Amino acid sequence: MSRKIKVAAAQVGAVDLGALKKDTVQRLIKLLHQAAEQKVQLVVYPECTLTTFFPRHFIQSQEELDKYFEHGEDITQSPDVKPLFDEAKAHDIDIVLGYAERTPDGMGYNTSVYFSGSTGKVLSKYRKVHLPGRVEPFEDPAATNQLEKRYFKPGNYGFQAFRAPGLVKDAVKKSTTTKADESTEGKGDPILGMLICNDRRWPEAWRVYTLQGAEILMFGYNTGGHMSHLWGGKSMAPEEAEKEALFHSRLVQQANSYMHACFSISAARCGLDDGKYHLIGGSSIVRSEGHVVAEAGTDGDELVAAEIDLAECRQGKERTFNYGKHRRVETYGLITGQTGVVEPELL
Ligand code: CDT
Repeated sequence: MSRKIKVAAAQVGAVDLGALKKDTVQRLIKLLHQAAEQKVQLVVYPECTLTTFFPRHFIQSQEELDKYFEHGEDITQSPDVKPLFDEAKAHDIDIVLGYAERTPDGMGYNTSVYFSGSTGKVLSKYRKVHLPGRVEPFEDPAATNQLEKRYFKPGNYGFQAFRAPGLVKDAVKKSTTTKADESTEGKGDPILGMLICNDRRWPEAWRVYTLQGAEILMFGYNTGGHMSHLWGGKSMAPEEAEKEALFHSRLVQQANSYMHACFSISAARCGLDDGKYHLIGGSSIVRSEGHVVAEAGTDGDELVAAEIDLAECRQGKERTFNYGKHRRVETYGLITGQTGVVEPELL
């Protein structure tokens, strides 16, 4: 049984520090209209899509910092962003949108929501777990900072997979009559999960989602092309560093898709913010066997679309990576019991 669905990554090019959210939202709507023309059902936007990637700046004024956040419980009612959700509903397209969230009790999170166009509701919210970078800025004033640990708390929702209705034909429902001994695995509405940027580099996150049967993982990213202070290591020419950053981004997406037998959709915020801060592009859609189906050809606003068949996940989920048959949990204790490395005693 095929379970086809047309999906897209909406890559977003440069967004400068002074850009107005409502103008950026118009760019997102333009990409949504292209998606509608191509009959796309699900569009993934980048991490912190609505502003420039502000964690690269050391912002000391709370009032200034708060301009980069969305406030309150319901992003769909945020005046600058509401038009995007209204358009998604009008076109019956599901969207994933990344933004900086300030909760009513003052906490900051790096957040994504999954909005269902057919129901007009947010079905799931995810808060980034793996926050890269530092709390304090670098002493070198020429360094590009990464201050996510200063501005955000680690996500407190965990990795909750969810189903989205209306995307595949003939999905088996709770109310569908099936024979008592017939498995419904891989037959219901698609099982989805969200990650945000740095999370994609951590296989633990993919594993927790796919232990819930996730068939598509969706994530946006802001990945610096040349962040020598953060990455350390040998100094590289900017072009070489950008190639390396893109290589690692593809590597983790393809390898994790294969190792977890799930599709993945990644959307970059990319290009040259403020004419000097380069973020890599490379938005892509990757199959459950690890192959790239579609990828961006530019470093600007671009819709990367493809039809995928979720039935392809069954190969990995039922054979090579059949968790129920092959995982040996009695040997994995260190994964959840320990964070840092503990080496064997010296000889
Ligand atoms: N936004 C974000 O998470 N960026 C990080 C940069 C980390 S630098 C080692 C990323 O993983 O792409």
